[in-house]
Amino acid sequence: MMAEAVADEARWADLDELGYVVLPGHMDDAWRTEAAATFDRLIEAQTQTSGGEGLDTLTVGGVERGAPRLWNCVTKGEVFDRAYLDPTVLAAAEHVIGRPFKLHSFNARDVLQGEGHQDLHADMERSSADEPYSSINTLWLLDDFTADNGATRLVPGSHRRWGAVSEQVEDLQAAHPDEIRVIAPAGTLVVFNSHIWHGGTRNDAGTRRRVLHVSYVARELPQQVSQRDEMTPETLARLTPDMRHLLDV
Ligand SMILES: O=C(O)CCC(=O)C(=O)O
Repeated sequence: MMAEAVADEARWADLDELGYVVLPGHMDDAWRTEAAATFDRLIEAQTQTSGGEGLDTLTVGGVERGAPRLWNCVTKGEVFDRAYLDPTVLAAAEHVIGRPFKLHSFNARDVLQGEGHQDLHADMERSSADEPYSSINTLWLLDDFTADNGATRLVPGSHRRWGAVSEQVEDLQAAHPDEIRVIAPAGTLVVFNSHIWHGGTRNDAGTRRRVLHVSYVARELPQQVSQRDEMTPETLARLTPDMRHLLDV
């Protein structure tokens, strides 16, 4: 086997075995700070408009109380482009999905103090062991994730399971005996298999834990947010052919 192929296999060992890989220091500070400031500015604008807690007008799957969120960051500013075009993430998507893929969704989420605990869930559930993986997701940490500020929980190895999580776990709110929390510094990138069982946790400390979620899906499946429907003239004007392909517009 060529040395390059061996290096590539080792690079994705955690993603294959555990269902996620943690890459500290993946974001440079200047970009991270700009992305975080843009998040705050847009959430503030949404709050003014909606009179709520920074709730976006485009909500997918309903509004989550206590979790200000930007939906579809593709059209929210050029600063976010780097996250969905990152070569490491695109290589991970190719590795896991193993066939042509496109952007599935791109949102950003914070959690207010005392809020944010989610059901354990998989972004995509497989119906059998033979069904190939069809999606990956990412966490781009704009702030430190600590033990008590609502860090994401993940159940290592659960991406290999199939069927509904709700049929295999009695209490989706409860801590799973095998779960770990992503405790990592700002600037970390976590790539995970979207079939892994995971969820946000309650932010007890009240410190910021802003995160970007960028996910990709096999090309034959629908996007969570249809980029064709949501595209704006300003964003369209700066898309290269490669970006248009990735976004499927
Ligand atoms: O922000 C997080 O910690 C996880 C969010 C998540 O899994 C979701 O919103 O589906």
